[in-house]
Amino acid sequence: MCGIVAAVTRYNIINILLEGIKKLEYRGYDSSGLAVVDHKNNIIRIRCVGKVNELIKEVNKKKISGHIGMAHTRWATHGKISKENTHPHISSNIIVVHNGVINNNSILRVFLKKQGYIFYSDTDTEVIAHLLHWEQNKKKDSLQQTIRKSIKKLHGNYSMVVIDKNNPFQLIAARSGSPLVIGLGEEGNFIASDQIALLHITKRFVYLEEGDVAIVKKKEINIFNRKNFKIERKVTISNLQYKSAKKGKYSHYMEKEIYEQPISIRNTLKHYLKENNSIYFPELESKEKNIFYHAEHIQIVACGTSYNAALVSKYWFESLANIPCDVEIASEFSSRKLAVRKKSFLITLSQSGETADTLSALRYAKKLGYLGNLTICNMEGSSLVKESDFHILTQAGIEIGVASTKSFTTQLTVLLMLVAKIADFKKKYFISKKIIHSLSTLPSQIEKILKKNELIKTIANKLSNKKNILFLGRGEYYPIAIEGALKIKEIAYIHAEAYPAGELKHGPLALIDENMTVIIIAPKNLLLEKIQNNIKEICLRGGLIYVFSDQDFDCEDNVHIIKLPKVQELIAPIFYIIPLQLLAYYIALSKGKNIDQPRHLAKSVTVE
Ligand code: HGA
Repeated sequence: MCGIVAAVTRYNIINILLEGIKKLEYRGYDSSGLAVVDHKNNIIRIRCVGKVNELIKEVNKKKISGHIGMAHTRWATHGKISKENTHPHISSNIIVVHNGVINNNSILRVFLKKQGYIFYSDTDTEVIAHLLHWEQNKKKDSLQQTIRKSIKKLHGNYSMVVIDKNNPFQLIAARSGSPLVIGLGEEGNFIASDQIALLHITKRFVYLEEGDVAIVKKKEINIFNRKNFKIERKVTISNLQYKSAKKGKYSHYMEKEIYEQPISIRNTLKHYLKENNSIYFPELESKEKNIFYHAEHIQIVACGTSYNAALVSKYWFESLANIPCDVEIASEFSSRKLAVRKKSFLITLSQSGETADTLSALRYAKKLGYLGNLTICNMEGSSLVKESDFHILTQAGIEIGVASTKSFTTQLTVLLMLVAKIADFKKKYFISKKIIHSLSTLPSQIEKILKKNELIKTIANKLSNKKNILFLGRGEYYPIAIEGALKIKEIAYIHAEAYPAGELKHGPLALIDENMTVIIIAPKNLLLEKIQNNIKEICLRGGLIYVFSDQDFDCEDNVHIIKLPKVQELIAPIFYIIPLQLLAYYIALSKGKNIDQPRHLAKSVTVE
């Protein structure tokens, strides 16, 4: 969602702002803008609806320069997508970019209008700009004090960066809700929504915490915590590679990330397997921390693709580790009165670690008496990592494509390793041994299926004009069907729905006719016979069927089998998502869609 980049340096910052905001495109946005204070102390602001490239063109035409300024990509929440609503917003000498939502903005707007302020946009952010200006002029306070006073009046989330044109030597950042990171440079300092925006300039970062206000100057930074005490925050040296945020030989980040899965899974396995092939999750090792030993129930909370990964793991936790597991969508979990099971342990899953709904769920759960909580996440230093008792980082590397791929398969890898670890705690060593052995075969099996891309491309071309697709699976392949349908919806804009195959007769069978395409995931297992019956039921009613299986079937003309290699049953759910990811990718490609930045979607969903 919204992306922020700001800089104060000895040199012209225009290119830093533009390059930084370009790097944040992956978060999803509708419009972008930039403002600098130039050498004559004028505020120069340029804003455009559409892609950052439009902004770059406009900025280059106007040949502007400045040593302090900010840029923003806006994912609209308040006020339609328009130039007027695009950030930065200005109130006289105050310039603001903001990520979040101000819930009481209407009341504040009425109040500020009464004070004589004229609004040029419909955003909640312009309310912040005028409020800051009003507070500043009431008492002639410093900008830092003004911000402190103003944020007390804001209900909601307000991660923001502010510049006062009358003191154009400092950026002030305030964090609430969405992340902000300070990048430390040699000849200046920077602020961004995430480190990816700044990796081309620095590797040294300071993460702001909830409630922090930071004063960032060319040569120094000062941070004040929620209670307004000056505080030192740790400097983190990032090990993320700038080059891994590039597409390289691939046409899209999503394509690159699909093909990177064997490496990401290998890296994840290598990271948590010791030489003797035992699993080592550093935070779960010590006896007193070994809460899983005591846990009698696992509650997983997540959104989107992470939720689908959690659903798969439910089957594993229950069948392999014999521990009851429930999975719930984060936004639902945090908005209802819960009855917490006895000795229940909470797990949150998120690629970015900043998913607002999942964070709210964690904060809510902390008040409810769970045994403890663990987050499985791809981003070190993220809010979920900081706020959870324990964390396990997936080793997927930077994921830029909005439609998650490698974060899904590395989450599943970690979840299956966690199941093995719990089996170890319960002294069921044969289970953990089997899991580890199966997982070690996974990367090379995925390499094999990735070579089938031409076959999948042919099917994709046939499906690209479809309006509806039904996905079916049984057991742990049902969540894989859900994830396959989600990929198609996200990037190919085709209505796709997933059902447990057994539910067919209870409703969806009514949808079957010659216009309905049905994709079925049917590897050889105990449920195969039942799913073969489902295939017949659809076949008789004329639906066009594609079956992904390691088996041959006796079938009619309207059934197409996509024969896949046999893999070990434990890892097969992870394996079967790969052809479905490729299918969604190639359908979107043949439809000419914006694969890496699908309409209306954002990578890191930082508002609830
Ligand atoms: N509420 C502001 C900012 C939106 C946002 O943070 N999106 O991620 C707006 O609508 O401009």
